[in-house]
Amino acid sequence: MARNEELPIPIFPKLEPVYGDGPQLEEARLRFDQLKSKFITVFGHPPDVFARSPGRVNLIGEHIDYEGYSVLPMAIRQDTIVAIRKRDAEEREKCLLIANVSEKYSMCTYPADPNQEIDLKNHRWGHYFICGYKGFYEYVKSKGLNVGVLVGLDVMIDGTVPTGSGLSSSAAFVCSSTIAIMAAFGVNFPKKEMAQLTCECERHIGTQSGGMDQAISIMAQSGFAELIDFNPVRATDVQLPAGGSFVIAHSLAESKKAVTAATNYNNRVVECRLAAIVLGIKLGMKSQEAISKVKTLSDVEGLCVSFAGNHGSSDPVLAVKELLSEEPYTAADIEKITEDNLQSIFANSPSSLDVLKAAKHYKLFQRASHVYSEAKRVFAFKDAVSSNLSEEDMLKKLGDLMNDSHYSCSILYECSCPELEELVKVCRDNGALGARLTGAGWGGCAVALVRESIVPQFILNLKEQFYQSRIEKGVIEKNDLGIYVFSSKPSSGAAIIKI
Ligand code: NG1
Ligand code: MG
Repeated sequence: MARNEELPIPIFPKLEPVYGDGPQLEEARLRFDQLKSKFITVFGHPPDVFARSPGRVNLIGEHIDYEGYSVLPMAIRQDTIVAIRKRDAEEREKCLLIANVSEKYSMCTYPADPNQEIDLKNHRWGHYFICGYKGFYEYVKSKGLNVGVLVGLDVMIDGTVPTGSGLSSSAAFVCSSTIAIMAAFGVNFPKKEMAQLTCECERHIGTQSGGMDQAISIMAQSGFAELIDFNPVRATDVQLPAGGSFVIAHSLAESKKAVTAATNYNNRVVECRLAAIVLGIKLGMKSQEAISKVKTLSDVEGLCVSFAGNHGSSDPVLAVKELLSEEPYTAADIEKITEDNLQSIFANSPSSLDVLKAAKHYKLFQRASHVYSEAKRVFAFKDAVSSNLSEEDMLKKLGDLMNDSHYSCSILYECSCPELEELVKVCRDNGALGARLTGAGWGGCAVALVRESIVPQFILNLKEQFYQSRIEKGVIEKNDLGIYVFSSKPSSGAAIIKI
């Protein structure tokens, strides 16, 4: 049987394979009906086809996907649905009209030219669709496929993944857009290629993201979390213990991963690359050619392991401990080691050059320690799930790993914030076996592992101890609480829907 990632995006003539047959199905029917009728009202025609792609919660493996390490997320039921219609070649203007069912987002118009630059200085919500649009054309061009003359597109979006929350609303949007465009042009590709393509095209928005969000959004299987490996992209089903549930809770601080030109996120990507280069040199790499090829910490792990091996261990964390200084490095400190200036190392990456301009120092020891230890926790989590531990011991082990992950994100990677710290503590105080920030951090959601039997009480306690005071201060409305705290089972991945 072909592996999941070799298969094309599934095409369904009905909603059940995606939304099951419970109360979710009724909700989905309503959404599709409303989307279709709004589409007709705005564009005067029904859509040709729909595509949907879910958000995700990352259970463990934070800020390591862009370093080449495996992560362990699961899809959530919240998703983005894209309704699309390809205009006939002779129809009016050749432009892309992107509407949204929510009044919060007014219609965006873009030219049909796939070579257009995305105007990053003026952020518009429709930019995420354009990422997919550009990605689609780049991909078909690379494959030598002819998809005909340029035409206009009518598009309407319906998204339920909360934005800026670390649940990957952006990937749900980019993936569903790319798949909808593909479906409108009557082509389909293997999931692993779609995962790669959507990962690359979301970078048009300016973050140097890894590929976790797009990979899980595209390859998720209902009922399973997935171990996602990179280079090449692969997904392995992970069956979670039945006695535990994952509760997702929003800290109500918007994730500030991309607030300035030199984003928090891109800063960490740059620090990891510098840590990898310095480690590589300390481990004996000499030629400029070899050094210039070092992009990620996984690129030098082999050298670390042989170093640590000489010390009777095979742990790259140990190499970091011995070879990197705990004191933050200045640019001059690093340039003394690399014998090359930082600007020339990152000459091909404008967003990295922005990081260099803004950074005062680089915490190489801390970032590398996080990445190598977090990578090990992902495999420990996967091993615990497939071990023959009793369910109770297994849940405890998973919870401990989640707690360790949070500590590392907070102290070594510094991607937490006061609201997340408070929320994680409230979760643990109320019986969570483990709790951690999820997604990029600096705001957004926490995920807690909770015994199935106490989930309703746990959520009530969170409402009382974390959200009530914020409702009183008017930060959120009481009626919206269900958007901010909920438990989630692993949902299914992207699909094309022709109804
Ligand atoms: P969020 O901010 O949750 O979408 C980001 C990255 C991921 C991964 C996590 C941290 C994007 C699109 N996604 O996720 O690839 O690196 O941070 O583990 O930037
Ligand atoms: Mg995102």
